[in-house]
Parts: sequence; structure tokens; C-alpha cells
Amino acid sequence: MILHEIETESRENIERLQLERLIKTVERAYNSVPFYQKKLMERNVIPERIKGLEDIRNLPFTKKQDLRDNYPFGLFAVDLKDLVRIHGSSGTSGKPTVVGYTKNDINNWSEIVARAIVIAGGKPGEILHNTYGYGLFTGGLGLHFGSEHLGMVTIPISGGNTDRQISLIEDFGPKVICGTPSYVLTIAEHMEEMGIDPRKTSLKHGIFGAEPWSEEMRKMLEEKFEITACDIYGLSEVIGPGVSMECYQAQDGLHVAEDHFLVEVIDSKTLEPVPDGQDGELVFTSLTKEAFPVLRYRTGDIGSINREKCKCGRTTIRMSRIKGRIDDMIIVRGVNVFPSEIEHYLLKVNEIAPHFQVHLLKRGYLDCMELNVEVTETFYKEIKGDMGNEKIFQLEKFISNLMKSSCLISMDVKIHPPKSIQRSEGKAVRVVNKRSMPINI
Ligand code: DLL
Repeated sequence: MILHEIETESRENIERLQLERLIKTVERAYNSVPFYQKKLMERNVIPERIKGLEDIRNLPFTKKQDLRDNYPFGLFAVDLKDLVRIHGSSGTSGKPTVVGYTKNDINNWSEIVARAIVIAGGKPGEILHNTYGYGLFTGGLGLHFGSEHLGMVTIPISGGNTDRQISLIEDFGPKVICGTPSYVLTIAEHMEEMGIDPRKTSLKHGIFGAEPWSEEMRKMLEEKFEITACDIYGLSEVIGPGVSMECYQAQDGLHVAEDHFLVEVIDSKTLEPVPDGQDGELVFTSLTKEAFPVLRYRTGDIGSINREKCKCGRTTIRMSRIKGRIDDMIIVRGVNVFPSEIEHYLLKVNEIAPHFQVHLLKRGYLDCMELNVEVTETFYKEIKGDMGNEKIFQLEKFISNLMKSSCLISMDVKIHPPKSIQRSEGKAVRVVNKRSMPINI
């Protein structure tokens, strides 16, 4: 195992480096980004007044809306001539949120992702099969550059064309596969349809992220492929994938690349910090980025942090798995539920395949939630394809009661035949708002 030196430093040394870099980042933002200069002046913060990491609390927050208001290049701290790459958010509507990278930024990011791949079990010389989409989305190129930086043989297959993915996996013999958990599961499903046993492939490690997923989903991916499945987190506004990565040894939280990012967890209503171990909104400040420094970026992602040393030997802060995004949280009569919690319970039901979609509907004046799931091929064969079978009725009742007792929410459960729920080639769409109103009901 190759450990980067920062990963085993004492907290004191990590924090000393972070403070040094935080001051430089604030200077850069203050001197080069009018948006930040104004915000810092309003708060009477000058970079020289930052004496300790706790002073971060005097800095302004940055939100996605700030990127939209300054579209496309208003928050960049360098001239266009100093950029070498632009990426954007994967949002499906409106203009993307745009971020930029200098050559140094790309070098740092590549190193960060190379470290992440090592944390997940990858080694130089092995083959990495990258199913993340190439394009404005940071997943494809982010993993690609990291993999090359590490010295892995990188297969830039991107998403889709699943039959081809499968034949290349069989022919090339990759050890590592990267992609959204939902898409890699779709690959396993196709393999099984083609009579190929995913456990017989050369794959040893999976690097999965870009969307919320559950422990149950991990178990399923690990069993289907006989691999270790580790969680990778990141977002374009902060850099892209690699902000944190879970180690294959402990699989107990994601190690933050603390030499490049400072993490905070806040209560999104009071904006005050929450204690370690408690869920809140994750907030990141970049510490080395040149083109697009971000101060206290509010991610909208819910998670917690833990400062205890990990059994893999790393001392860097670990993030919990992301529970979900604040704006994906469904609130029904005061009860909150995240799609990842639904997934967690649903995957325990043997007759149900690991694909689901929640529809938010309006019936008359009433808001309601419909949980669409599909049965496994095995169960479908057992009931001889008869969706009117009494067993389907019992299963609906069972899932509805399960959701009520575990997520405390009433849902109408609709069971469909195998392959009826749309598969994703990138981020899975778990919630569809079929009402004309915002998502919270
Ligand atoms: O999804 C970057 C990425 C690519 C991460 C590949 C991991 C692997 P964006 O498109 O900007 O960037 O979307 C960022 O995706 O705020 C989270 O809500 C969600 N997300 C990313 N990773 C995870 C994860 C990339 N491991 C948004 N678990 C973030 C849960 C995740 N959600």
C-alpha cells in the first residue's frame, strides 16, 4: 500500500498546513475575485486577520446560486489564458454551473484522484475500466487523469453501450471498475442475461459514487462481482471526484484529501457548526485551487465527520456516506426521508430488484408518494409472469408496511415486471416530481 505522507500526519501538522493554505486561498479570493472581495469586505475580514482554522467561521458562505449569478466565468480567479480546462455541473435543466482549472489545478486533482484510487485498492500497472461519463461532467476525465497519474492502464469507455463494456471487461481483464453504483449494477444485470457470471471477471475493486447509495447496495455489488466496493465523493464546484474516498480495508467512512480541502459540517438552518458524528450539511473550502477557489461552499449534501484514526492507518478526517441532498429530501407531513434510506430497506426484500423510483403525485388536493419497484426475474418466473397474482398483492402490502415502519412514511407501492424501471448510464433518477410544485410535500 502506498500511503501519501499527508495521510498519516498528526492532526497538528495537518491543521498547520491547512491554515497556511487557507490564508493563501483567502488572499487569492480577495485579490482576484470581486464577488469574494465584496463579501469579505462586508464582513470586515482581511486575510491577515486569519490566525487560526476557527477563523473560517468569519468567512462568507458560497452557494450554487452564486455560481449561477456569476455565469459563466465571474468567480474565476485567473485570466482565461491561464485556464486549461472547464467543467460543469451535471444539472439537467438551465445553464450548467461552470468551473475552471489551471494546469496546476489539473495536476493537483490528478494526484488527488490517484491517491483515491490507491485508497480503494488500485495499483500502478493494472487496468482500470472507467464507465463515468466523459464531458462537462467531472466523473470521466477526473477518474481518467487520476488513473493515468497513478500509472494505471486506463480504459476510457464512458457510460452506455453496455454489451461492449462487457466484452471489453472480458477481453482486457481490468482489476478496477469505476462508475455510478446504479450503472455498474446494470452491467452486472446484462452480464447475467448474457449467461456471464460477473464473479468470474478479473475485477477486484469498485470505485462508486456521484450519487447516493446504501450499504445494502454495497453488499449487492460486492456479492455480484466478488469485489470490494468503495465510495468516492466529490462535486464539480469543489474540484470533482476525489474530495474524499473510502478505504477498502475499513470501508468505514471516506478519507477527506485534507491537504486540499477543509471540511465543515453545519446546521443548514442556523449555519452553526454541528458536533462530530452528527449529521449536517457538508461545507468545503478549497486550499490549493488557483482558477476557482471556493470559500465555504455549501454542498447541500448531508453527512457527518469523524476524526478518529482509521484502522487502515490514515489519520485524515473521515466523512460518513452521504445520506442525500437537502433538495432530494422528501418531507411528508413533517417526516423526512431520503431515497437512499428507501433503497436501504427495499434491497432487503428478496423478491425485489435493486431499481426503484419514487413519484411525487397529486391526487385531488392530496399530495402523495408512489414507490415504483420491480420484481426479480426469479420471482417473475415463480409467479409465471402473472402480475395479478395474489403474491404480488401480498408483496405490495409487505413493502408498504416495511416503509411505514422503517421510514415512517406511507407510500403507495406499485410493483412492475422486471426491467420496467428506466436504467441510468450515469446518475440514477430516484425521485420524479410529477406535481407542478417544489419537491417537498
Ligand atoms: O458527481 C463528481 C463525482 C464524479 C463524484 C464521480 C464521484 C464520482 P457533480 O456532478 O458536480 O460532481 O455532482 C455533485 O453529486 O453534491 C452529491 O450530491 C452527489 N455525489 C457525488 N458523490 C457522491 C457520493 C460529481 N459518493 C453531487 N455519494 C454532490 C452520494 C454523491 N452523493
